[in-house]
Amino acid sequence: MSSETRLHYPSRNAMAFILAGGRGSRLKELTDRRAKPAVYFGGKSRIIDFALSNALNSGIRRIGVATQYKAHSLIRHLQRGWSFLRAERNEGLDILPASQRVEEGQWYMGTADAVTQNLDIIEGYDPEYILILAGDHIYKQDYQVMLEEHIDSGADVTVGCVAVPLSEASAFGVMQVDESGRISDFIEKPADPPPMPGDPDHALASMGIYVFKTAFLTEILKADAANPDSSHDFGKDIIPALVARGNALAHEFSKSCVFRPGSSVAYWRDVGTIDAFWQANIDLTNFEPELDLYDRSWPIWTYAEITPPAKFIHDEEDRRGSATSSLIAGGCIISGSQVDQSLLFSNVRSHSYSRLSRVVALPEVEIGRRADLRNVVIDRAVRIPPGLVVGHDPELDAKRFRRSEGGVCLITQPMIDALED
Ligand code: ADQ
Ligand code: ADP
Repeated sequence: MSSETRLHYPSRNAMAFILAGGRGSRLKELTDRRAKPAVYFGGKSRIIDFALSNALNSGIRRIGVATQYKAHSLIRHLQRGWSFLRAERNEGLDILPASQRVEEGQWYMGTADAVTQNLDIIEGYDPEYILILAGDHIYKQDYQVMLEEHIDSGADVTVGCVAVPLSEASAFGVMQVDESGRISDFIEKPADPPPMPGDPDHALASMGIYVFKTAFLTEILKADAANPDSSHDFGKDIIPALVARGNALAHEFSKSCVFRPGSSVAYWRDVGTIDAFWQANIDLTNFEPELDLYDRSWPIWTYAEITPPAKFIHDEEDRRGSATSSLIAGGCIISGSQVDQSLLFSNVRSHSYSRLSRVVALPEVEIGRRADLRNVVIDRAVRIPPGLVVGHDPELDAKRFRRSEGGVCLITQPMIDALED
């Protein structure tokens, strides 16, 4: 293939490597049993489906997913939903659990180590470019644009970046950029993040996604593996070192964001806390949400069980089951229950006289009669007892459930069991 052809279709020569090993501990009990990338989002999907769908929609067909923490739910999801990629078409999704390779029993130490331990697999596919992605963000991005920018610039690395509110910036790698787009300074999770020039309320954050030439990354990772002072992490070690060499490019997300038609809001969320997770889900019930799940030109693929249609029942006691400004997945039965501004995943049952307002209910939740729930996230398969009231008494809620700073209650089955004891 000539280099000219490559320039037109860089994604054909690229592999995506998705880091999906982190717990996401700020999601509390939601990630007790599953890694953050496996957490449900948006009524049908899991968080990792966004990075995977972006890769696929960008024309990337070779994908590796590094898993580590509580990987069973994630691996099951990948096997069920993402096994249609075919080796015969030079496609494939490799699930790469830690502690199986290189040295026996060794876990991935940091994100860079997760790639280093799989270098032989990557080399086997011989991609010219490698795109390192995080499996835990909600966004739509055409990676082809970022790849092209990387190739055109001749940078050592291209780092995806996005403006975030200054108050949240200490959770990210924060960078400063010169007029040519080169990163002049990068600090991982600074206690006191510097704002963007001319915009005191925002900082420029790394999205934790990087493009490299594979040969260059291999060289860097081998050197890093031999460095006893490194924690083998992209954000802590690799990116700051490359920034110091003076040839690291910042790629602004808005250049490759897949916008909602007619909108100019570059939507990117790290749904890392209960509040952010709840808000991003509830935002989907807005009249015109910033994240468009209905755009058929950029589909978000997932595994979804086959379910019958959602059903709304006017019960025998003359209670109308209804849902307004809500997303209701297949298999749900709303019987004599009023649902508003809520998002119900598959097979949720909501019984007579119950009221749900701004509720995110994961699959198979059952809501008992006369329950009254406001501003909650309910974990999968939780049985809400009849008459339970949540979201009206902050003090009582905080004693019984995981109540967030923003006043959202996370409800899990052990919390319900404790009420009954
Ligand atoms: P964090 O998100 O804090 O910062 P990290 O916890 O390393 O970084 O997670 C990055 C990704 O790697 C996540 O998708 C996570 O699931 C995964 N991961 C974590 N440890 C792993 C391991 N040992 N093996 C495999 N996968 C692992 C990073 C960057 C910041 C940037 C933010 C953006 O370091 O500079 O701003 O991402 O969210
Ligand atoms: P998902 O994340 O796919 O919804 P579940 O919530 O059912 O999956 O479970 C997440 C993980 O926890 C899975 O690996 C599952 O095997 C495990 N698990 C589920 N229920 C229990 C339990 N009661 N005790 C221990 N592990 C469980």
